[in-house]
Amino acid sequence: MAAWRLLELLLLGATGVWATGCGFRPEYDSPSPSPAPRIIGGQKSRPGEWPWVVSLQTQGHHFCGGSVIHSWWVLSAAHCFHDIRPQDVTVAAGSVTLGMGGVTRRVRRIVSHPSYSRSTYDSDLALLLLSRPLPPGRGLGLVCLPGEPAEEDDGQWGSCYVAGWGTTEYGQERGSGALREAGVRIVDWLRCMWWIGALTQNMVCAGHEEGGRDACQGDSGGPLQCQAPQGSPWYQVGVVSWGRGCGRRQRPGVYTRVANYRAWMDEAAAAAGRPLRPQKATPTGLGSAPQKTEPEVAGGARPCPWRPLGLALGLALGRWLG
Ligand code: 4AZ
Repeated sequence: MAAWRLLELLLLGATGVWATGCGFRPEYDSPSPSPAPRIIGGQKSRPGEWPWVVSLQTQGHHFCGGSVIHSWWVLSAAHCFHDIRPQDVTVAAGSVTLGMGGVTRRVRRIVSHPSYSRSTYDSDLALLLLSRPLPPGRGLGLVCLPGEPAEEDDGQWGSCYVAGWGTTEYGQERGSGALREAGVRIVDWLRCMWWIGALTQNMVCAGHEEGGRDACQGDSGGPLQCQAPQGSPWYQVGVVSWGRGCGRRQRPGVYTRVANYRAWMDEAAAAAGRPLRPQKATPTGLGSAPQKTEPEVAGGARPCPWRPLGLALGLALGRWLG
């Protein structure tokens, strides 16, 4: 165990990524899982259940959510940073109770998407570069990022949850001191457009036709996280962005569609000197450890492992059906 930790720390030092990959919850998914009791209409999360979900705070007050996608990087929503400077933001990670335990980091830089629109909320996402990397273990984990948009098919997700410390009723003054979660379903884009209007192709809706379970104020910036078959890793499909009230009938929550920004995220992180994926070896790149590293350990930036299987099965079925 000690040797493993040492190896992990060495890897972290060399590459800034964790050896444990992304999308898994080692402290939550035990071999004999205890039943999870199953925000608006949701329930409290258990410690370690969403090890990548973080609280963004200013002067000790939670104002938005975020997710750990790499030891150096947190993903959140651009609209969280209208009037806030990096030096005023603290990231609280690895804890489900605000102000208790976990690891905190300061923010060195906020990189909002250049196309973010305050009027339409299009491209509502931002990357936060931390002052120091987050350590592996200690209740922390990385969420996986979906691949390019062409590969994404909303039908592939079995189970999706939104989690955050936001209000449990629309218009409430204070959020929840405990991390809460709500199971939601991805809503067909056209149907959502019909119900809500004003959507762009960079938005994905999730909720329930009857309402009841949803994200709300203070959950912004947090992840919509989905799993394909049970036991597979968790992927961040969306970033909590906006909605028409919370938990209302035919008013699902609106999220920024992460897959559409995969290329931008890679570019922005590399431009800041802390790439999300191991960089390709240069001709002079002697001893560049990442070259030998499997892409899987690249801080959460790997394509869905189930997709090639699904594609192959789909092709075979297509051929067989004629
Ligand atoms: C907000 O104001 C907000 N029901 C976030 C999410 C939703 C609504 C409002 C979705 O931050």
